[in-house]
Amino acid sequence: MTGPVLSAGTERRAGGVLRLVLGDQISDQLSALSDIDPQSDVVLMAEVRGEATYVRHHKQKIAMIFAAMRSFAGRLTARGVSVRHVRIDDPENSHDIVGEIQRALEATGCKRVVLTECGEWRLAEALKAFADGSAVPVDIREDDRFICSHERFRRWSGDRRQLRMEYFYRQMRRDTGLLMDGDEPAGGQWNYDAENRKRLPKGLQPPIRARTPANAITRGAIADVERLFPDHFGTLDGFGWPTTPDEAEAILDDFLSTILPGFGEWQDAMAASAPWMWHGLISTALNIGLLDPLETCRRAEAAYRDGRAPLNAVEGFIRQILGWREFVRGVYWLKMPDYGLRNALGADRSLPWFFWSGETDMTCVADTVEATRTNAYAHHIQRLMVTGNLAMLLGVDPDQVDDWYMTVFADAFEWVEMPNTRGMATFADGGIVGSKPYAASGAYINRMSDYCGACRYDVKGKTGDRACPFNRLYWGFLERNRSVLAGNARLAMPYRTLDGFGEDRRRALLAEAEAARLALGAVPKAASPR
Ligand code: FAD
Ligand code: DLZ
Ligand code: SF4
Repeated sequence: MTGPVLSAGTERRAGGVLRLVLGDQISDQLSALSDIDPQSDVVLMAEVRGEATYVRHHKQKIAMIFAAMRSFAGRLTARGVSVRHVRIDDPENSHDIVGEIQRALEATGCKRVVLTECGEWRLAEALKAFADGSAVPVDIREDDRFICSHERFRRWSGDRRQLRMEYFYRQMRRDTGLLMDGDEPAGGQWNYDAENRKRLPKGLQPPIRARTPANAITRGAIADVERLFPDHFGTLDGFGWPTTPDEAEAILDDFLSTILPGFGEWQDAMAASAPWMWHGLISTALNIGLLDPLETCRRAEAAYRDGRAPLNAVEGFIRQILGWREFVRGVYWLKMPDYGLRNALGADRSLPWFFWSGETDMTCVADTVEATRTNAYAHHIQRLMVTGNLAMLLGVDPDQVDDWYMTVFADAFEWVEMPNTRGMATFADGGIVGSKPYAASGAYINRMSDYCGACRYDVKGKTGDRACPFNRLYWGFLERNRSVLAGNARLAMPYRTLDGFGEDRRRALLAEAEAARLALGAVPKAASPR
């Protein structure tokens, strides 16, 4: 490869518009493309090391993004659009998005740049700085693939004392009409979680899931990633992510037609060696633009209206996309950049090495990390109640927690990763995303999974080396963070229990938790070998 792949006539387009498409903007409906003139404009796509290495993304994530960009470039070219596609192995590649815009302006003679705002603060700032100093006009457009605009979220958040997803979600239901019967929520309730959250009964096997076989373009991207990013996290053998809209549609079809009816009931269940359960496996496709979130919700609603899936499942699924996904994105843009510095619990320990290696006797953690290495995926409850809960109970520095979540998942983009990690999972944001920490002992994991039976640790044990580490850590976590958490009304019960223990026992629980933290490798950062 000697230079950018150019479709015919791309070389000089004096007077045309240069339209940037980033690796997570793979969509015909992208605002940057809405008024494209194929006669004069050029679409720029650039595979750059800057984006591929600002964290050491899972190999599958890089392969998925490169493959999706290459396929999209091909589809646009086939429609007569001029595309300048800079490949990762182009010797003149500047390996920086802004650098590639500048090179493309020089090469094409385009007189204007149009782009869709990008999803991460880091790159958004770089693009804003470029726009401010640019000799040609730069038009940064809103990303209208999201259901809730920045302006709508700001208006909703207004001067509310607290931002709560449930109220935001109800507003989104009203705004979109999704699952509404007139002014009322379908079925008379906004939320059917009381019917969900069941433990998997013995003998019920999670369904076998359709994955996407790698097409020729994806296979090429996988080979490039293996060659160019060998030391990144994870393996490529289990790659199964869609990289084209058709492939993404096929995964969504399979989910809606056969899996969705079980989504609600088993939404919070976990099982060993069962990485997918009844989850949608669509976050990568939604996040990079292969699926449209509103359309996805409408199709799920149609499954309910046609009697193909029960309301508890469909409402639960729509709430994740219309509610949580839009809510965390709104919080991210409302609160950044301060949000990325929040550390409400003063967590300062280093992340234990087994988060990367999976080498731990904690069956629930080992299974989650192994699934993540193989699939670049863990389902929500594994992310929240296994790795997230453990990182919070250990008091791991939120920067290291963020780095881990950004690195290991194919769907990780900071706008969605950070509020989930700093907010929902570890309470580092002090209660912006969630009203209380999701701290739980081993009893929760035991109730919702089959992990504990096969574990070396005793899920009923409270103290000592054989006791489940979640139990050893739980009360010490509450005691350690008393000054921040004890005033939280939703934690009144556990703090009452803790207070009933008396001072000596509380001191012993703190010591027990500290011993567990050190034994697991959550040491003060200065003492960390890394
Ligand atoms: P399903 O369970 O089938 O849910 C359907 C869709 O709902 C998902 O595809 C996703 O788009 C949306 N959704 C569900 N829960 C959330 C949520 N809490 N926030 C935002 N969207 C949600 N999701 C990401 O897309 N990228 C991340 O980097 C990410 N990091 C997370 C980190 C932590 C600590 C936690 C607790 C959650 C994180 N999530 C993240 C949210 C959620 O776990 C994933 O979206 C989900 O596991 C993706 O798998 P799925 O498509 O099978 O989801
Ligand atoms: C994640 C990613 C990766 C791995 N590589 C590229 C790339 O080479 N070129 C590109 O345009 N985008 C890439 N991306 C996606 C960007 O990181 C993403 O657009 C920003 O982080 C904003 O969300
Ligand atoms: Fe996880 Fe504790 Fe159960 Fe082991 S006993 S699987 S560490 S919850």
